[in-house]
Amino acid sequence: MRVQPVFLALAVFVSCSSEKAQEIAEPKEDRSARKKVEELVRPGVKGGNSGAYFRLTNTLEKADTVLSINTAAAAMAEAHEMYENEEGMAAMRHKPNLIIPAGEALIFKPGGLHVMLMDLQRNLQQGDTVRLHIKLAQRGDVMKPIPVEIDN
Ligand SMILES: [Cu+2]
Repeated sequence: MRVQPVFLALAVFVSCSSEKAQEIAEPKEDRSARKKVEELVRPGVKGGNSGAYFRLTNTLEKADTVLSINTAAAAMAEAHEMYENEEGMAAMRHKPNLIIPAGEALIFKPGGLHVMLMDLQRNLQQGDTVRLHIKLAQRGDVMKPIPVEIDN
């Protein structure tokens, strides 16, 4: 007579906790999926620099070329790549006229290809959005809104 209520309570507890585990598992997957996209602009201060990280897909059936990048958030925006200089130090250089092969994507990510935002025209903080205006030789002008976020 005393054993049964205890068993029942335990069964309820077990089913509750397994349901909870599922609920937690789903947003976790979402978060890692969002992380894979890695679309962000790093926070920065007016007059300083920042970097934009995102994916730029060429959906056309022919190669396209990035002609220029502009944003109201910065006096100048340029595609840069990281490389190792003769002294073995990490450095970066401007990569003009980036070509995107047909159906492929350029991936701008920390430590690699990135869009450098120079001389920020305003403070960039979490919750803001930076709109990049990208001029492509084939597709024309595209606007890419990118959230300001801290990358971990
Ligand atoms: Cu750079």
